[in-house]
Amino acid sequence: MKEIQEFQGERLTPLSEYYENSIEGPQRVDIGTFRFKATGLVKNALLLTYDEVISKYPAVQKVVRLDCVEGWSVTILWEGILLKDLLQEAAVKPQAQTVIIHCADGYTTSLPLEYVMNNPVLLAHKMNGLTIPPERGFPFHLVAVGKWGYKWARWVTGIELSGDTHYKGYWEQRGYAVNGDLDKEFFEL
Ligand SMILES: Nc1nc2c(c(=O)[nH]1)N[C@H]1C(S)=C(S)[C@@H](COP(=O)(O)O)O[C@H]1N2
Ligand SMILES: [Mo]
Repeated sequence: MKEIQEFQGERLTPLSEYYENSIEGPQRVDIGTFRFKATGLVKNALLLTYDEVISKYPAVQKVVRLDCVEGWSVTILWEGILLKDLLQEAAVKPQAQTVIIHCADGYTTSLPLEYVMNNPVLLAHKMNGLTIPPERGFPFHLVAVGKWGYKWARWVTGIELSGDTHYKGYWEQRGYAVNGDLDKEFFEL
C-alpha cells in the first residue's frame, strides 16, 4: 500500500512530517499477545484481539486535523471504528460518566461519555491509508474531534468507564483543561 497524499481535494500531512513529543518515546506493542480491554462500569467487559477490534465494527474514514497546544497541527485521513460502537457492545452502566483511555506508555486521558456517544470519535488503526506506524501510536490512535491533541491518546490499550467527571490524566494533572475543547483555553490553573 502507498500513503494517500490527498483526499477529496484536501492535502494531507505526510506521515514523515510529525513532532515527537510523547512522554516515554515510541512504544512497541506485540500484536500477538495484545488484547484491547473495555473495563469499569460496563455490563460486558471486553477483551479483544487487534483483528477483532478492526473487523467487528463498521469502518469509518474521516479527515481530521490534530492541533497540539505547542502550536503545530497535522491533517490526516483517519480510518477506524467509532468508539461508541464498541461502547454499545460493552453495555455501559447508567452510573458511567467518563471514558478513561489507557495507553502502552502509561499515558491516560479522559473524555465525557456523552461527548463520545454524540461525536464521531474514532479508535483509528490507519493514517493516510496505512497501518499506524509504531512511532505514531500502533495499534490504535484516538481521534478526538474538536479536542486538543493531548486528548488524542496513542498506543491505546483499552478504555475504562468511570463515574468520576473530574478524572485527570497525564497532562490534565499538569494543568491542562479536563474538557480539552479546541475552542477554549487549554491551560487551567
Ligand atoms: N500514549 C500517549 N498518547 C499521546 C501522547 C503521549 O505522550 N502518549 N501525547 C499526546 C499529545 S500532547 C499529542 S499533541 C498527540 C500527538 O499525536 P501525533 O504524533 O499523532 O501527531 O498525541 C497525544 N497522545
Ligand atoms: Mo500535544
